[in-house]
Amino acid sequence: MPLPCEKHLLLSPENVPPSHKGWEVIGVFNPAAVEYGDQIVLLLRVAEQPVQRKDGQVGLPRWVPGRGPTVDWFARSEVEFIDARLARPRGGDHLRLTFLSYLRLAVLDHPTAKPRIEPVCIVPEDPWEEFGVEDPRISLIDGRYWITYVAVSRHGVATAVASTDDFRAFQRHGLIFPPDNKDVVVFPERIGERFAALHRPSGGFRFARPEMWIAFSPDLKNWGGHRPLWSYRAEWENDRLGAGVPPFRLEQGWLEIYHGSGRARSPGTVGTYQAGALLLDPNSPERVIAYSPQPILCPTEDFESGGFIPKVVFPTGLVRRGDRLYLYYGVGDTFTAVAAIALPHLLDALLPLEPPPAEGPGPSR
Ligand code: MAN
Repeated sequence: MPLPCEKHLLLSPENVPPSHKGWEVIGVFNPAAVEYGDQIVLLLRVAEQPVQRKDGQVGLPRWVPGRGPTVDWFARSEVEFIDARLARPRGGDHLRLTFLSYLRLAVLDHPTAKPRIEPVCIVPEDPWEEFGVEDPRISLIDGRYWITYVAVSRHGVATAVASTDDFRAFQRHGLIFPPDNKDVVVFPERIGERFAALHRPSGGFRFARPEMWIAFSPDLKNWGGHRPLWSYRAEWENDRLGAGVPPFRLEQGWLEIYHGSGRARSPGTVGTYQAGALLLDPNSPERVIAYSPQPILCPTEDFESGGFIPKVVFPTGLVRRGDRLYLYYGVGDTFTAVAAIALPHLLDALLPLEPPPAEGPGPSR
């Protein structure tokens, strides 16, 4: 049973102008969210496709750093579709995305206000960003905003970081987790002397179950001390699972709201994405102290059943006002929405986790 909450649809593709002539916006979703003065800043993932269609051909987009978006055309018979997001040109040795993403700023005057779309964008610049930059998360650390985002290219799916003081000028710091690793969220405070982040390694070897990991860093750029943190416990999250919002400090511990998806019901489709919650030890966040046995946010509204990838809710930002949490999330890889959740309800939905046996080196389960 999802938690009782009030959901507001904030943005649809038609609310955002395309980056270039000849391109159309097909998604505005998976937004980072952070308080900025008395406003809330969202960094939106905007996905675009070329407007042009060619009979019998498929156009797969790519960003040429320094120039902008371009399209590679293939004969339809030469492209194998894995699902609506992923395609493999025959004979090619890597996958391609069917759309191209970059990041765009929006500002809200209160948590459920209509966002104002700003001109500021973060677009692909580095060779490891040629298939797009996606799914940002923002943490305010020592007065500076640190933005982790996914960088997709022929080299794989990796995570990069940028920082800013004012959401006008951004400094890029390059890759922090090499392929394949995404869903990286940075704790907003040091744990002891070190910074900490959750991440999700997902290599092609497929030895591992879907897992979230924790890592530590002296400077937010060099990461080590890696260890597994959490794996799935239920069917709804047994296919993919990764951090959602940057860990949020509560009196009881660090709250992490993450996403999980179950296995797809048929080939070529994508499983349902829902959100779960963890509470991590306030001083040793490598220890999970409570978890939600059921998803806390599920696609229940009409607008959550539609979109490019139906039945996806994907949490990426959290803002607190008193006892209310505002959870910003992507819907169906198409829309941006916010859910207002009462903090006491969320805490009531968590079950304490017994500490694992002393010899167990594996992740908390
Ligand atoms: C993956 C990523 C996300 C996306 C979900 C659902 O986890 O590509 O960006 O929102 O799938 O499609």
